[in-house]
Amino acid sequence: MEIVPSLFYNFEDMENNSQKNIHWFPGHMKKAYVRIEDHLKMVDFVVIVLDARAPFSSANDYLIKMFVNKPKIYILNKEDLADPKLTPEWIKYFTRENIRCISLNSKGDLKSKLKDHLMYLTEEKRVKNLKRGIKNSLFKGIIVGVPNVGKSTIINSLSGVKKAKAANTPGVTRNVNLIKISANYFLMDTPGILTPRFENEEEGIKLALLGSIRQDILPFEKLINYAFDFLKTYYPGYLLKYLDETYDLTRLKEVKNEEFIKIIANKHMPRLKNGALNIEQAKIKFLNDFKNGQICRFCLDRIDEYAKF
Ligand SMILES: Nc1nc2c(ncn2[C@@H]2O[C@H](COP(=O)(O)OP(=O)(O)OP(=O)(O)O)[C@@H](O)[C@H]2O)c(=O)[nH]1
Ligand SMILES: [Mg+2]
Repeated sequence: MEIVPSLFYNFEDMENNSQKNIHWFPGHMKKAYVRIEDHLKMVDFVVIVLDARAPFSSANDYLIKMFVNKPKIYILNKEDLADPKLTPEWIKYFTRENIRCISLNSKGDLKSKLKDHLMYLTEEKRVKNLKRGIKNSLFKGIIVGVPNVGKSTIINSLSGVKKAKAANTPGVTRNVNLIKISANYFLMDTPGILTPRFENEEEGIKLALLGSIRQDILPFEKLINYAFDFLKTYYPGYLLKYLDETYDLTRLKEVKNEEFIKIIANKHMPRLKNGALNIEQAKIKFLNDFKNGQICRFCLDRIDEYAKF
């Protein structure tokens, strides 16, 4: 992952690029970059939230490069939805890159899980303040990541109160808000921000499948085909179980994606008034089931494609 130590962004360039790349870089994201940059000086540490189902594709380099000199932690969030075999591999990968990294299901109680990490992130300031005779320091952190990755949920779990609005749709948080999470710690919630330019279309597809980009922005068929092909390749047993079919795996590979949708429509969707299969609703159901972990726990970023050991 390339981390460029520059705080200067050419937003005109970003906007031009985002227009070319459809509307996945709306105005509030541009504003958020500027607001985050405004707050950088007052922030002691950074919590970078990634989706454990795509730790590489959900890492926004444009955002991460703003924090090169700050103590930081990467959280692979939604671990409960991610492939339990691959999450530890990704933690190992980031750890080898000298990045402190943990995985979380942020819907649980995070206070005890994150206590030591928060102490670590603020150690330098604590020691410095103690030398100056300040015993009761206040620490301000910022939490950043792509949309819908769970930033506000993490803040709520830490503070023990629902202080930040959280919902299963991208773009819920629109402003930068400083929230008290304990007696000495504040965490700044920020809007989810995407990179203004995707290096390849596949990254955009992955983020749309996870719910970080609105799915209607990308061609629906592309998302469906990508998810089917991915499941056929990496999780064929779970796909068969979901479809409630008894093909052997060789036959599964030959089945066309359109046929899969028909199976879902036939088995799981009420028919249309004219008796026809409700193909459109079946497609939506499939994408929702995939995103919500109803088919299987998965990881879209395969470590061997990214990490060279
Ligand atoms: N299964 C699961 N769901 C989670 C987890 N963390 C958050 N969610 C859900 O993910 C959705 C998005 O959570 P938010 O906290 O609003 O995400 P955000 O990053 O603040 O989103 P934006 O404000 O849009 O950038 C919500 O439905 C949460 O309940 C997790 O660890 N596991
Ligand atoms: Mg939010």
